[in-house]
Amino acid sequence: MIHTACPLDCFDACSVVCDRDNPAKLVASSLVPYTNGVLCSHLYSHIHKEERIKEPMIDGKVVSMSEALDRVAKALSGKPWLLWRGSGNLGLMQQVTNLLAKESGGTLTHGSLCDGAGNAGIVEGRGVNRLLPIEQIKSSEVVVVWGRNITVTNSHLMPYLDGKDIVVIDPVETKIAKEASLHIQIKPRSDFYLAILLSRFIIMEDAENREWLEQHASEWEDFYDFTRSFRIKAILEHIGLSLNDIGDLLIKLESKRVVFLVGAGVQRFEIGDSTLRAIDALAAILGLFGKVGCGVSYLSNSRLGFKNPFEFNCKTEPIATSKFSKFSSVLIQGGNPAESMPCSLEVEKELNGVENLIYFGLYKNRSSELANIIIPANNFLEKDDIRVSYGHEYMQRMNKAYDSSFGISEYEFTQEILKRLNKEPTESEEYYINFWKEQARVVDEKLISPLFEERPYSSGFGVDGDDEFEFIDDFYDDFEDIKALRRFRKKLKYQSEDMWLLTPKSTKNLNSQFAKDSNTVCIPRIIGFVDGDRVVVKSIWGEIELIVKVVTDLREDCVLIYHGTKGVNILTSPVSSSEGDSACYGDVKVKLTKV
Ligand SMILES: Nc1nc2c(c(=O)[nH]1)N[C@H]1C(S)=C(S)[C@@H](COP(=O)(O)OP(=O)(O)OC[C@H]3O[C@@H](n4cnc5c(=O)[nH]c(N)nc54)[C@H](O)[C@@H]3O)O[C@H]1N2
Ligand SMILES: Nc1nc2c(c(=O)[nH]1)N[C@H]1C(S)=C(S)[C@@H](COP(=O)(O)OP(=O)(O)OC[C@H]3O[C@@H](n4cnc5c(=O)[nH]c(N)nc54)[C@H](O)[C@@H]3O)O[C@H]1N2
Ligand code: SF4
Ligand SMILES: [Mo]
Repeated sequence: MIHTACPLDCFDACSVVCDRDNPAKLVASSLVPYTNGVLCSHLYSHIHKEERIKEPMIDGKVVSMSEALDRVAKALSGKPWLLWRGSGNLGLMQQVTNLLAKESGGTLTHGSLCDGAGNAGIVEGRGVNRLLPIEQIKSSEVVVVWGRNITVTNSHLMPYLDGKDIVVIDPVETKIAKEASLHIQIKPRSDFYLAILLSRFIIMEDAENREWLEQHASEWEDFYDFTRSFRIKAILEHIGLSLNDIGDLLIKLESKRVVFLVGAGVQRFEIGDSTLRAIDALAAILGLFGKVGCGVSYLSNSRLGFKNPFEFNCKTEPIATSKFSKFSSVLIQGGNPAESMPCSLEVEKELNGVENLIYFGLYKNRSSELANIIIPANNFLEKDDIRVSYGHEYMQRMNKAYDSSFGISEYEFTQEILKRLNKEPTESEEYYINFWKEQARVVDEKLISPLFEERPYSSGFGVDGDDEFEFIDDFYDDFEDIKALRRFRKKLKYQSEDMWLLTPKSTKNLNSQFAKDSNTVCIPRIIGFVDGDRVVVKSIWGEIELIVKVVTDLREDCVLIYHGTKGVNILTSPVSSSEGDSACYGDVKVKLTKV
């Protein structure tokens, strides 16, 4: 049996085994207990359905791997170049290519397309973004699913929610919302205000956990003053909720053991860092940190406590707003910026301004179409690696199952290019894998993240647990200030009848991969279109044509296009979050017109 792990960008990081004689038949392993005997269809698509790129190419002509690598080496020497790495494979060895940037003056990226705004907010308050172990979620009584679509993006968590009192805060009546005892169908981008109001009411009712606060978050009274700087009536109007909604939520939160399962959905906005900080502050007021069956779960920092052998002091470019045309060469690895970055028309213009656009990946996509140099990559079964997870504590060795007859691994690629640049070769592959592995703790013969804590923050905050929780004390939102609001609307040319655009994850796609033929826009009944109508969806950044599907689970001011739908990011905004340099896919409104 060969042990490996699913490499895909997903909370669950499932544990996998395959047979040496039939390596393509993948089976769930019990190494990670949460995998629970089930692998999902994405992994099947990754290995069996999606057509692989098999041939290296230069300017549309098939060449040998050696010729293609010669050309890459030439492109990466002398002139400014950028390494833009996506999250197609979460193996830690993906980063070995950073050595190329170090050795030949390349630029790396910083920031995030994903969870960066929320992560920045968490770090400001707690010092470090630790995992809330699934065991604590299992021990809770009330689960608040806050902008996270568990059944779609994190399905292996579902069995642990059995029998819990579920509350959902989401503009969409998701599958889990349909089963919840309370669903607050919140207006997009207003979670910050909701969290602030809830904190204020809890303190007004003397329901705060004063003992815990005095010990771990002593500035809580200043935070109370901060919450009082927001006018209750105006905020309720702004976020479209009533005092009854707030009352219903308060009853749930004042229970004994509460966890918040917060997703990336709440923070895909310019103010996303403040939103996570406000949600964390609410949890602090309730004293939820460090207790059995309580806490805030978000996409955790999977590399917390690890020394990274591939971290170098190179120049960086923001990943969400990279100005590609500044560089003569761009190496795209494990990602699809042409479709996954916001504001695709601008991105495409930028990518077209690059002399040597190198695509190093598994499948064809818009980025590979634009590239003039193509390098076929090995998939996870064809190389050695090791991975950690943002959803659980286990580290997993990913053992190679078979040799590829056409591709190249990131490690071999790096070796080959360094050789061509007359640079020192890297350490051996096993050296790096062991470098990661040896930092893990071994518990019951399993590898666990070095700083894993069963009850995170039980002794306090910061890396060593001797800091206090720091409350948010400052907030600015263009949407708050009426004059600024007018300016903002003018800047973005928002109009009252415009609808919020939601672009959540779908069961059929893993980000831009797999189901690429979707052409649907989901709309609430009130707009007056019918199923099958062809419409132009237009934002100030661009427009696309789609087919209408009328649904009943959306707020009346929202339309929904699944992430992965062709062209969806033509509509999204190039603004990045005020902290964390994260993409803000949620900060956009659209108008629909019938074709
Ligand atoms: N099947 C599948 N699974 C995946 C992925 C995939 O593409 N497909 N992608 C993986 C990746 S990269 C990530 S980052 C994770 C993300 O995992 P999630 O955070 O669960 O995913 P999202 O779909 O981005 O957003 C979750 C929910 O937020 C809601 N939402 C949108 N705007 C708001 C808002 O303003 N407030 C509130 N309260 N809710 C809002 C959406 O309606 C959606 O239901 O999933 C991972 N898992
Ligand atoms: N509108 C909208 N846009 C979004 C989001 C959203 O919610 N809405 N979500 C954002 C989020 S959370 C994320 S994480 C990003 C993800 O965006 P990207 O990081 O661009 O990821 P993918 O779109 O999944 O593309 C992954 C590519 O990696 C390649 N690949 C897979 N495995 C390997 C490998 O082992 N080696 C190499 N070299 N290549 C490999 C495949 O060819 C695949 O095409 O998208 C973001 N874009
Ligand atoms: S649930 Fe996630 S980790 Fe598990 S097999 Fe599917 S994509 Fe991979
Ligand atoms: Mo993501």
